[in-house]
Order: sequence, then C-alpha cells, then structure tokens
Amino acid sequence: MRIVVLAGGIGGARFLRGLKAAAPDADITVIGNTGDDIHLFGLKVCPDLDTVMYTLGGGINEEQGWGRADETFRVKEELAAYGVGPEWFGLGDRDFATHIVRTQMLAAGYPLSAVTEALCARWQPGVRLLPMSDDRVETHVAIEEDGEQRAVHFQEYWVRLRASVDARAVVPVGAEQAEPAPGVLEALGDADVILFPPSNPVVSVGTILAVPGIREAIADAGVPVIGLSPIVGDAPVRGMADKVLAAVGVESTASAVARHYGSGLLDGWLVDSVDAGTVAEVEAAGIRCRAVPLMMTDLDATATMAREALALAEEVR
Ligand code: GDP
Ligand code: FO1
Ligand code: CA
Repeated sequence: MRIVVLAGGIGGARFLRGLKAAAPDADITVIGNTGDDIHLFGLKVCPDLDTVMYTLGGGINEEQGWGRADETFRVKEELAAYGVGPEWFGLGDRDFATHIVRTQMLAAGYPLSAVTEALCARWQPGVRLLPMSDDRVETHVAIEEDGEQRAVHFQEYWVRLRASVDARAVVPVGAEQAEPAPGVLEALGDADVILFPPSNPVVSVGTILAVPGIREAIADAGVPVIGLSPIVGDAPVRGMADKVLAAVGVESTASAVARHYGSGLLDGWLVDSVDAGTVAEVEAAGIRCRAVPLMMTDLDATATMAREALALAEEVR
C-alpha cells in the first residue's frame, strides 16, 4: 500500500512513528512543511523536515520533540560571546552540523529535495521524505506590538514571542510562486490513501496546501483522504494552533478544523473520544467521522490511531 502523509514537525513525526508500526509493509511518502524554515548565521534551518528525520531516524530529543538528543550548545555560547544573535533560537552543536551540510549542498547547486535525500541517507527514516517545494517559502505572522502592526517570521512569533500576542494574519510568503518539489505530485497521483496527521492545520498542513498544485492533486487523486484532529477538547494538545486558527477565522475545535479543510478535500476525520459529541456535526458537513483516543502517549497508542485512520479509509473507499 502506498501512503502519502502531509506532515509538520512534532505532531506529524510522532504520528509517522505510529504509522510505520501499524503498516510495516507500506510504502510511505512524507510531504514535509518548509514554511517554518529560517536562515540563521548564514545557514538554512528546516525545523519540520529535521524533526521528521531525527524522530524516525532515532536522533530526536524525545522530551523536547525537536532538536538532537544528547545536545550541547558550545557554538551558540561562542556566537553570543561575539554578540551575534538571535539568542532566542536554540541551535545545538550536533544540529548545527545538519544545517552546515544542508547549506553547503544548497550553495553547490543541489535542490532542497536532493539535500534532504542526502541527509536521510544517514538517518534512514524508513519513509521517503520530500520537502513540499524546492522553492523558498517562509511563513510570516502579522502581529500588533506596542500599538504597531508588523510581520515577524513564524519562528520569531512562536519561539521569541511564545505566541503571547494575537496573530492577525498568517502568510506563507513565496507559496504562490512555489512549485511542488520533484516527486510530490507523482506520489499524490500514485497514492492508495492520503493522510493528514494531527499536524497544525494552518502553519503545517495549510502551508503545504498553499503550494499551487498540491491541493488539486489531493482532490484529484480519487483515493481516501483521512485526517486526525490536532485539537482535543477544544484546545491544541501543544503549540499555538488556537492562535493561528483564530487568525484564519476558524474556531479551535476538532469539528471546525474538519469543516475548514472541507468535504472537497477530506473524506474522513478522526476526533478524540472527548469530542465524540461533535461527530454528527462533522458528518453533516459530508465528512465521515469517528471518535477514538487520539493522544500519542506511546508507540502503541499512536499505532492504534494510525490503524483507525487506515480502517476509516477502507470504510469510505
Ligand atoms: P510542529 O510543526 O512541531 O508544530 O508539529 P505539527 O504541525 O506536525 O503538529 C502540531 C500539532 O500536533 C499541534 O497542533 C498539537 O495540538 C498536535 N499534537 C501534538 N501531540 C498530539 C497528540 O498526542 N494528539 C493529537 N491529537 N494531537 C497532537
Ligand atoms: N523551538 C523552541 O521552542 N525553541 C527553540 O529554541 C527552538 C530551536 C529549534 C532549532 C532547530 C529546530 O529544528 C527546531 C527548533 N525549535 C525550537 C522547534 C521549532 O521552532 C518548532 O518545533 C517548529 O518549527 C514549530 O512548528
Ligand atoms: Ca512546524
């Protein structure tokens, strides 16, 4: 079975670990969000691609959910001693090596998709990891700070400001001109099932869908498209999904997120058991819906979620 998954960082990566356990023989292609990418110290950092690669490859800091296990911060300390920031973004020494290799290969003319494949040759994530695009896309967030409107990079909004101010708008800068990376449209066209893991619907899945051609390829694939809600009990399990959903005028509920994707895109939607009361509302919008436990507490629980998603796919097929 060929499964295509549109993934952000932590939510996507943890779900993929469960999916691999649930479907060990499946051929899994991951279309990764690159809107979180940022250039720092002359290096290109791809947080969501790296989170998927390290999580599936066994190099992730498990507690944190991002960055490397067993990390040190000597380089960051030395940069700070030179007064070179930003000091609010924590790049570790082991992680730096990844960004150095990536930046060196990009400078040599390799596209991001080829660079990602080269990095994955070391980590062996057990999935085919494709960036959504080889073109630069950067998510910016419009905020009001000290009475003034300004736009900040998504990482600045999340890491420096901790999403403490309201997001007025979320803009995937460059998405309109971006093209899907090689292999993306082909994978969608060849898929037997397409999954939206419990990733951020605005700044992860939403950004991938903003690349022209990807949404259309999903709708035209003619195979079940199944999503899992990242909103449980009317709040994100972690992160700032509530803030960015508000910016696009969507309530922070499992049902509202399903209706935001819409029946034109989604065939099935899983909500957590605590949100069982919203199943009828989702089904009324033309999306088949089931309530099952959706907390990725351990590998078994996550694999069960993946099995439920695949079972729902067979039901709507
Ligand atoms: P990010 O790029 O690191 O923010 O990761 P993603 O976009 O892939 O996923 C973020 C989303 O995962 C957040 O909106 C969380 O609410 C959701 N999430 C995290 N852990 C869980 C979980 O155990 N269960 C569910 N249902 N959602 C989760
Ligand atoms: N998240 C933080 O909250 N603080 C950090 O200092 C930080 C550094 C960082 C470095 C590399 C990387 O791949 C991810 C990093 N993250 C950090 C996580 C990242 O901001 C978020 O997980 C995602 O981009 C949110 O979607
Ligand atoms: Ca992300």
